[in-house]
Amino acid sequence: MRRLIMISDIHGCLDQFDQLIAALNIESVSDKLILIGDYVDRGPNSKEVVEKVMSLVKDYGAIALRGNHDQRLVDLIRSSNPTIQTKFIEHGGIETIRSYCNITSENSEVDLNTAINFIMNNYNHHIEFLSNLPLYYEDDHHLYVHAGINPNYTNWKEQSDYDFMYIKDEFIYQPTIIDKKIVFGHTKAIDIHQKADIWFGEDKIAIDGGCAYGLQLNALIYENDQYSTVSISHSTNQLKFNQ
Ligand SMILES: [Mn+2]
Repeated sequence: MRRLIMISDIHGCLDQFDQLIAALNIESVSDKLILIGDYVDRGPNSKEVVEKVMSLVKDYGAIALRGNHDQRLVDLIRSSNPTIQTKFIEHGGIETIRSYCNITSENSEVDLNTAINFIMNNYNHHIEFLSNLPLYYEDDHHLYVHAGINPNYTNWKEQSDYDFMYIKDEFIYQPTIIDKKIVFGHTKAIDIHQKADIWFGEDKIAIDGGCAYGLQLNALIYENDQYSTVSISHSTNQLKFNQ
């Protein structure tokens, strides 16, 4: 059987993403890579992470889901809504602007509207790519979703886009009524079990290691009905393997 490899919440952390991909030795024929969203904001290399995700989808048939940060970047570029601009800045958007506009100095002023126009004119293909990403993916083993599913829906496919990208405790702390395990990001594992390592619940698995907060980037591997994990530390770049 092929390996399924799941990674979430990369948030511009290109170094750790590259090293994790290299450590996993991902081969397109035998492996399936599933990226669970939030490629941009907070970390230093959002533009390069999006480029890498685009090529993994194109060249390796990777699945990439849309997270709330990816959606917000799309909304920022396509609308001139001041609320979106404020939220974008409050949630690590400046790092995305620096990455796309090649601003290296910490002190240089960034004019948001100039940056928006620059991205629209030069990276519209990234915005188009992010805007078209699916909100969930399913196979025989799991349901993959950025944030979770709303327990108030008998058919989770009818829930709002907002729930797919934002739901937290309501999903995490109640049993689901579906017969597959749900693999999700968005809520950091450390917020659930006080550790950055992957959290294995009864019916759901939280994989966000909080890399952009200085913790770690996790990969969950599913092969022959077994789970294993590989993590890379943000501070030391050390890899940790767990069978
Ligand atoms: Mn998120």
